[in-house]
Amino acid sequence: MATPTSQAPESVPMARPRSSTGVRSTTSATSVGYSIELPQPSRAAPPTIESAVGGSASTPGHDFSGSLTIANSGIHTGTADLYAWGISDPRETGAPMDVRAVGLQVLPGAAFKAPDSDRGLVFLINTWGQAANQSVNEYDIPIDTNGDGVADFVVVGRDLGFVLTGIYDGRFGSFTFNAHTGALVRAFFAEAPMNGSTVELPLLASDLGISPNGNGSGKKEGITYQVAAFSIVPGGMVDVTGSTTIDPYAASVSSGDFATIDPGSSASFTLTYHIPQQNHMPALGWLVASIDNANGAAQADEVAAP
Ligand SMILES: [Ca+2]
Ligand SMILES: [Ca+2]
Repeated sequence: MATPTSQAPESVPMARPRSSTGVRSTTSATSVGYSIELPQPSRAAPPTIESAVGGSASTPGHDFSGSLTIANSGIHTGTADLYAWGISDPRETGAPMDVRAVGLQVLPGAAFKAPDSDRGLVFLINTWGQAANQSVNEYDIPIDTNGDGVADFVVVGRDLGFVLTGIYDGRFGSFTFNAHTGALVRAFFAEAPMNGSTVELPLLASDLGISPNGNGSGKKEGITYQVAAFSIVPGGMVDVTGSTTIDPYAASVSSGDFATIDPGSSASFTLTYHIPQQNHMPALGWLVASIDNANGAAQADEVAAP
């Protein structure tokens, strides 16, 4: 298992705030009265990263663990990181915003410079098509935190400039809004590679009002989310997925592993899942994101839960 560190090469996804390199910067967006955190972009040339479950071992009792081998058969260094796979969605149009797979990564609060009691969350949306610039699309993730079937927050992936100033600037942001009041809770710079098929939208668990002790009033565990993807240019297309439920403080499957893999090399992630929780809040398995891979499915390998 590899974990992101400040020594990681520059191909660490910029959605992952880094604490000690000075890479992360904070820019005050005075026009709307809140700050937005903008880690610098970094891109690697396209590698060819593929993953395969290389053997598994079942621990007697409630837990499963397996080994996932991730190989880079390309000629450029690439990265791979692990998400809890929540949603699979069919190819309808093949358009740049036609959703294929959605996952959630749960990281220690410290990875986002937040307290240990918090969690850094990253939604990954992988699409069938590719976008020259994701600013032609909007991705909304309504999230129900109390189990009443009504969204309490919405994470929105949209052009940063448009949301802040009304003028498109080609950068992509991750905005968490309170669905009841419309208030913006927090914004991060999103990872949304040019000519890509993947967006990564960060937020904090505390942005959703959830904590190790539960979700406030009502439902005490789990958040339910889905994705609605909209075409802004050319427009006219919407893709709405089904929903899934996950407890970021007790996810049924592991996530957050990260590796930088040189050409011809491989890395290994340990996959774990907790069987009772998997029965309670099933995950489809894992997504291995390699955002520098070729577009489409190759950017998010699907590993089904056993
Ligand atoms: Ca779709
Ligand atoms: Ca609700």
